[in-house]
Amino acid sequence: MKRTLFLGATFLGSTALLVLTVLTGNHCAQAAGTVRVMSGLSQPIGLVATPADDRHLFVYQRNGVVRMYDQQTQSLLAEPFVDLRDRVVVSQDGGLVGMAFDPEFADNGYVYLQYIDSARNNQLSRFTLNGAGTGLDPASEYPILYLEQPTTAHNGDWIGFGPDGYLYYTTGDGGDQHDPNNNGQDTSTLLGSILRLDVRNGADDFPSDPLANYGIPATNPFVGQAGRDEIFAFGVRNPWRASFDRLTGDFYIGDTSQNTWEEVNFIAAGSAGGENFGWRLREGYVATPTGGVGGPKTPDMVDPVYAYHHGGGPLEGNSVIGGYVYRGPSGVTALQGQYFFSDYVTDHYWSIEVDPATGLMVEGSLRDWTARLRPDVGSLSQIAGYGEDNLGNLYFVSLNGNVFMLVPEPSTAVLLLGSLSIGLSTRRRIGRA
Ligand SMILES: [Ca+2]
Ligand SMILES: [Ca+2]
Ligand SMILES: [Ca+2]
Repeated sequence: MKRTLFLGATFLGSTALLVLTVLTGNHCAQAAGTVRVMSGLSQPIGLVATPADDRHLFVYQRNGVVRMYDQQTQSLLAEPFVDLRDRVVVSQDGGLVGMAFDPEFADNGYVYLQYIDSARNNQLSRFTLNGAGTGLDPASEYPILYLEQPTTAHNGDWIGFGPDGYLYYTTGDGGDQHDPNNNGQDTSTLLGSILRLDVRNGADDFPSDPLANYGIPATNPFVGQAGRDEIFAFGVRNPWRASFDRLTGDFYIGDTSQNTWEEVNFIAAGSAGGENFGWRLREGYVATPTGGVGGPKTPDMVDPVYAYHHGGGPLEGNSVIGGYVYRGPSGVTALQGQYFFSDYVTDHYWSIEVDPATGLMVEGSLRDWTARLRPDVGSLSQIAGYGEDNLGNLYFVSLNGNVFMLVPEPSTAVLLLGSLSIGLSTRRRIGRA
């Protein structure tokens, strides 16, 4: 059955209109920056969109409520997309912290959510659009994977589909400090890893287990050898946010570290997997300096593409938040290919470029955006996650209830305005057809 969702109309207007506001309103003096597009949310963690619905953005909140934002009216809808407060528990790192639309959502109405349950464990579940097409049916919950947590810390929990159609799921080491059980290096546990699961087309390699309902991709690196078959990569501590480059398929992971180095890790598109990012033996580029757990780099270990030291300096911080490679509207060229990320504690914002051929940061590509991204309203702070709309615009999601959109420098904004007129004339043509 084909499900028709909300409005499927081509929509280019509101995004560009926001840029127009920057150019012609009271914000002319501002160069590259951000504009606040949402406020009044309750501890939002991330933002997702689906090609099945060009009109709405979906913001998942820590408390278990997913809110919908109407880009046409530029307002949050009062009615939630789903309300799971009856089963989501807000704990140290946790709550509802992962959301992904099925690539075939337009046909099957499936959405995947990752949350902390009443037992303080990770529940990854699938939900289905309700009959009216207005939101998810809370009673439709279908468990995919249940992951027990030794503590309430370091749950990780980002989920997202890769270009290969598999669901990637970043799991933390389970805490607490210095990974006492060495879960990061132990491939017999799903903790401290990047999992790759087949959740589509009824895949279930565990027919006798009602709580495990997924398949193992045959090409996962530990299939046929020691190590859990779900694992794609491992050696991470608290990989809170991750993303795929929508153009190249390269995978970026922000791994919140222990006491000294925050990391951005990288998996090139097409990798066979098996990357060991080193935790708990390694932090940044060195043996973990604290806790007596550090060790030498082994041949299978992969250094971060970028790491920064703890502290309050311009290039320092204490909790990395992984973002996205900017792939915004085609007219905006200055920011293309920049991987944006930030630090939750110091509110510093940076970008780097990674050379996919070498898997290394392009030398000299680090840019400090901290002073340049001041929003038109409010302040850019407590950014807990990022998101993209269907056009590739980048959004900053603040735990204090706001969502901001990155807007280009004026020279490139003019080009975007060109695309606005193209978009509107296209819509007019469609309207007349
Ligand atoms: Ca099963
Ligand atoms: Ca195995
Ligand atoms: Ca590492």
